[in-house]
Parts: sequence; structure tokens; C-alpha cells
Amino acid sequence: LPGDVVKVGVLGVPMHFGQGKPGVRNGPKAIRDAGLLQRLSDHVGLEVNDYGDLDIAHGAHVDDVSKDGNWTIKNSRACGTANKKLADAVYNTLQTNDICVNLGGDHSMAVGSIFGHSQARPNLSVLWVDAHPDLNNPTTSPSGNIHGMPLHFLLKDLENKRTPISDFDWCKSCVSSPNIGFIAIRDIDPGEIAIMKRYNIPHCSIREIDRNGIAHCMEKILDMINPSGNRPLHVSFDIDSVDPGIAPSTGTPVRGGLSYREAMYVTEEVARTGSLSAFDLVEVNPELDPKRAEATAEVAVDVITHALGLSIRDTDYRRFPHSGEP
Ligand code: Z70
Ligand code: MN
Ligand code: MN
Ligand code: MN
Repeated sequence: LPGDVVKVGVLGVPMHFGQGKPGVRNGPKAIRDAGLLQRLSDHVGLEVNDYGDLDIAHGAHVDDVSKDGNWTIKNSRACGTANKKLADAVYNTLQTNDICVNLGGDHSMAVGSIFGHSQARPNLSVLWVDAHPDLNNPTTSPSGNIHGMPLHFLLKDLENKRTPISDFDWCKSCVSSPNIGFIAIRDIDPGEIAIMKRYNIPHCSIREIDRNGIAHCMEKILDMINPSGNRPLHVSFDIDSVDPGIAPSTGTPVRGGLSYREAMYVTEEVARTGSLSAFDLVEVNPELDPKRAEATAEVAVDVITHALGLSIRDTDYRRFPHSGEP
């Protein structure tokens, strides 16, 4: 309601089982240390509820290997268990908050965050901001890393083709291909291209951003994934979408990413939809390029605060009542 203060719940997700670099578990701390909570409350004017970090059990390393030995999915037990816990936490957070912000952690956590979100609020649209489309399955994956596969467990179109991984049986596919869009993708595996083509998944590659500009691309992708504007919006933002020149502390830097302003424009347009319901910020690894880890975490904070309305507050003071009127 206009005039009501927007309530945001923040969850730290020190997930690292989806890939091989353990430092990504310190992403939530780096992002909090860069001042996220204070900026959300003091600068954006939100009511912020911090639920701390999810307690992720550091159990034994158990892989799932296919009977024919054709594939291995690394750490499936720990990753599946932690994601189930996250799904429940996101669901609970959305009972008392307008928006849930999830601080990763590696991108495998999108399985839990999107499934939990869909349980609380059905008919999601998903904006996937990433250098990678993360559409692999155990047979197409070049790495066996689950952070390259979260959408395999989430896409309804793949429901009947899903590789049965018992550690993820709890996750029902919950997003349809017309309602998910990729932006900033530029490092795509052959199996992922085949899936994108087969299901005609909306996307704006980094090349399309070069060609048509970020404003055109955002208008196009938001209109494609949520034409009526009625669906709750889930944004899953991998920091490797941003150029490694400004956000280098991440596991798989890919040159030629979003500029600072392009990243802010993306998130400003997210705020302007008025539909943002959950936001993941993933893959900040402060142990990589440690001298620039603080700068990377600051970009992450800027991304989140802009998605939650920082720079549009002066022109939309009804939704963000603490801002000054122009
Ligand atoms: C590759 C794979 C990936 C992030 C790398 C890489 C996936 N497509 N995702 N870094 N964040 O292993 O599936
Ligand atoms: Mn990713
Ligand atoms: Mn990525
Ligand atoms: Mn690749």
C-alpha cells in the first residue's frame, strides 16, 4: 500500500557445495561488512530484518554418480540438503516480509531460493543476470558443479527430462521457460545453447547489449518474462555478470561484462517494476583477488540497494516514503 514501509528480510547463505572454491562461503560476511544493512535502512528507507546466516552443515563429501558412470554431480548430498533448508527459510521470510534478499554463496543456492519463493508466491517470473545461463544437467555439464545446473531443477519444461538426483527430489520444477530471461550471458556451453534454442528461452546476450543498449534490452526482457506485470519477480544476480575490471573477486570471471552503470541500470529497472519479491546476490568470493574483495563487495551492495529502489526513490516517494520529495 502506498505509504507503507517496505519490509525486507535478509538471509546469508554461505553455500559453497556447488563449486570447488571454498572462499565463496564468506560472501555474505563480505557483503554485510561493505555496509548493506545500514544502506538499506538509512539510505533506501526500508524496514530491514536480518536473519543472519543459514547454518549449513559441513557433512561428508558425497557425490551422486550415474549407474552407467557417464556423469558425476559433485557434492549433491550437502548441496541438496542445504538448499532444502534455504527453501524453507525463504518461504518463512516471505510470510512476514515484502521482499527476501539472499546473500550467497555460490549460484547452486538459486534452487532453494527460487523453489522457496515459488511456494510462498506462485507464478514467478525470473530475471537471471549472469555471464552464464546455468542450464547444464549432469550429462551436459563440463565440470559436475551444481552452480552450473540450478535451472535444470527449476524449469517446468524439463520436468519429465530431469535427471533423477534423490538429494533434490524435494524441489518441484516451478518456473516455465517463457517466464525466465537471461541478461549479460557470454560464456555458454554447447548443451546450454541447445536447451535455450529448444525452449526458446528469452535472453539478451552481452552482444545484444552492445548493439541495442541496456535500456532497450531491459525493456525487452522484462516485457517478455512478465508481459502483464502481474507476476512476482525473482532476480538471481551473479556478480560475474559484471565486468571483472570492477568485480574481480568471483570464481569464474569472464571478460567483457556489464559496466558499473549498466549493472545499476538493470537493477534500477528491477526496482521500477514494483514487483520485486526476492533477490539473490551470488558468487562473491573474497578469497579471490583479495586486495579487491572489498571493492567487489561494494559493487554487490550497490547492485542490491539499486534493486531495492535507492536511485529511484526521489522520483517515486510514494513507494519509498523516507525519501525526500523533489
Ligand atoms: C560452467 C559449468 C558457472 C558460475 C561458472 C560454468 C558455470 N558453465 N557459473 N561460474 N557462476 O561448469 O557448468
Ligand atoms: Mn551463475
Ligand atoms: Mn556466472
Ligand atoms: Mn565455458
